[in-house]
Amino acid sequence: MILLIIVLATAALALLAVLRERTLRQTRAVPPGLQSDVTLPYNAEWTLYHNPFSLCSKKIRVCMAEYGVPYDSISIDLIETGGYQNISRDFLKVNPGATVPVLLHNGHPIYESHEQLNYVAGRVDEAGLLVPHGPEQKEVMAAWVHKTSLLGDHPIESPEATAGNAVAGLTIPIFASMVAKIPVLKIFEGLLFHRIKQRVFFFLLMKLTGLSKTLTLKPVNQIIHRADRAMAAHLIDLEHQLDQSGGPWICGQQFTLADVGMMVIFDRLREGDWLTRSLEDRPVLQGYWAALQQRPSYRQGCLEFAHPAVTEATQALVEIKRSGRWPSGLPQ
Ligand SMILES: N[C@@H](CCC(=O)N[C@@H](CS)C(=O)NCC(=O)O)C(=O)O
Repeated sequence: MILLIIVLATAALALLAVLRERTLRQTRAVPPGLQSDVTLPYNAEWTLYHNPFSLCSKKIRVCMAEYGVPYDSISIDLIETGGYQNISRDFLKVNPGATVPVLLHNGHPIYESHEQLNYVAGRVDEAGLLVPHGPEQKEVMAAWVHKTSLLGDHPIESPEATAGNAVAGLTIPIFASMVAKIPVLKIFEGLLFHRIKQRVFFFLLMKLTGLSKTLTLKPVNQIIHRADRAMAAHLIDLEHQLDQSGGPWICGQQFTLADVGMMVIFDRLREGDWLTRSLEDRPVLQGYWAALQQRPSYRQGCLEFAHPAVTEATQALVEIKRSGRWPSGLPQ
């Protein structure tokens, strides 16, 4: 009887602690763009909350590097890089939406990386360094900034919408490899406090199932196949666009924000070991990728932030394919 009382009392206390913590970790969807009514503590004109691996963080880092704009850099862990720092009390004050990147301009947050690109350009790019002057070219750039965006809380559900969404499904193998090293309790924290529970369940599933088995699960197989087909279509569009513009960039002679968006998608394909397949017999895309890698911003925004867990995950995927252990039903 006493034991039962102790157990019940402990459970009640734990529940109270969780409920209290939930009131301290307020989370909700946030509107995109500049939040001029919110001012957060800051020490520099620009502050960037970002993660080394995150696709959208790479995008804004590359953009800042292209412009040579200095910023205060605050690294935020996500579950795949070590733990859910993005649902900590402190970070939820910066972004109640619980995602990175967040760019602050004089303390005002800007949400959504594609909005951040346009905002920074609007502030620092009077000369039109990364934004074409002509209205037609501007439209082309805007369409491709959109096409390279990662949109919505569940991007893997709509890979046809954008190349950014398509690459999300193709990231599953890297996620599964990275999460193998993360203690399961850290993922449980997400179940309690993350706004987007579906993402947490997915990580839990990958953790409990392991990389090899995860890749053979029917729903995972379907997601990867659909993402692969969608990415192939986006890359055909890109080939057409590069043909039409005359290259070397999406808008022709000028490297623009659209190429920033595409650079990080190619880099993610590289990390997931999808590039050989995507570029095979495609000289236009091969030339484009070679040109992207020549930009100093590629090194500054992507390579210099290489996370050891990602490097290991890429090697693991290459090794699985090399040794013939890649599931036969999956694209490689
Ligand atoms: N549409 C957003 C995407 C935000 C997003 O989903 N970020 C991912 C990293 S690329 C994230 O923070 N994931 C952490 C999580 O969901 O726990 C943008 O473009 O900034």
